[in-house]
Amino acid sequence: MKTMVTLGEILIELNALTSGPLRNVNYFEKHVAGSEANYCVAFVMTGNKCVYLGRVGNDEFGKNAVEWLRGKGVIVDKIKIDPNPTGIFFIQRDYPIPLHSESIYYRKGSAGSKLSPEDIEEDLVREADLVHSTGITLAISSSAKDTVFKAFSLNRERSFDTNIRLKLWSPDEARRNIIELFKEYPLKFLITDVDDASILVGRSDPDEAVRLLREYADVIVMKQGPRGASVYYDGGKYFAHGYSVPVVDVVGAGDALGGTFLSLVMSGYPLDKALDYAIVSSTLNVMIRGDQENLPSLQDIEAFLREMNK
Ligand code: ADP
Ligand code: CKP
Ligand code: MG
Ligand code: MG
Repeated sequence: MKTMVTLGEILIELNALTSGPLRNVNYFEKHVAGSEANYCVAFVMTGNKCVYLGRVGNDEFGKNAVEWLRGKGVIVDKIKIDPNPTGIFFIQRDYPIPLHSESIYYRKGSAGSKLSPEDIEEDLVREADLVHSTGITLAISSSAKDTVFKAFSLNRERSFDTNIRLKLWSPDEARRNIIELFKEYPLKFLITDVDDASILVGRSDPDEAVRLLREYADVIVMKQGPRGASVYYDGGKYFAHGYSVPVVDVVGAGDALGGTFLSLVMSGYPLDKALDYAIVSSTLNVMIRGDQENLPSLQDIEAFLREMNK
């Protein structure tokens, strides 16, 4: 069993039960979310261990998050309780863009954004098989950014999902901070997509973007929405197609793909097979509200693939 340590902000997601502008939505469904927590659960569901480093508020949503993640098998005993409130966000679906979801944050000054380098237990990070974080954690506060830099300084097995959120910082800030991290701490795994890559290196063609990103990472996963995703390594490339399914909410699909991919690669799967399986994880994810409820086990992924290949 491999152990991943993730650093980030757990958020409570309030997902609109009906499509349309939030001003007209009366009912919301509550879920535990936050990109790094999503990664952690995907990693655990496919047979590995994940330790979550972060802060939640001393409030009902903080208790909800910790109890939920504990129930999923995530190691939660390093999560700190902070006097600020647990951050939340709402999801508006299908409006004004059909099949698109918009995240609306209420997270400024939240407990999660107070993540700080002293929250890191150094030996725990040193001994992990993989350390993972995202652009969201770099963006939420300077102390959270410093925490990612510190964690990455302690372990060479690093993974990063760019997850650039333009509601949290400008394209310029995103580029500067993310490239600064990559230059100082090159990655084993970079998970990104065409939009983020074009902010980082100014190229929207996946092959072109990867050519410029290669100096920062051994393995690059380039997500391409409903089309699927590609993995690039040592001059090689493998494309895995997506599946056409009824789409309810695409939020969390990228994390599902990334978390399942990392877990399977760490378990020794070849990159192409890991990506085929990871695509299944993201496909199941877009079919429901919530980011973690449909994250599959290996058996579930294999059942999906058996049916699709009949
Ligand atoms: P991110 O939002 O993190 O950039 P993507 O939008 O590329 O991630 O989605 C990740 C994966 O989720 C895709 O590679 C695909 O397998 C799946 N996916 C995303 N959107 C859809 C969709 N509309 N229909 C089916 N699968 C989808
Ligand atoms: O890129 P994804 O749609 O997979 O990421 C979704 C997560 O952390 C979601 O849980 C939300 O809380 C967030 O990204 C975020 O801060 O936007
Ligand atoms: Mg993403
Ligand atoms: Mg979802």
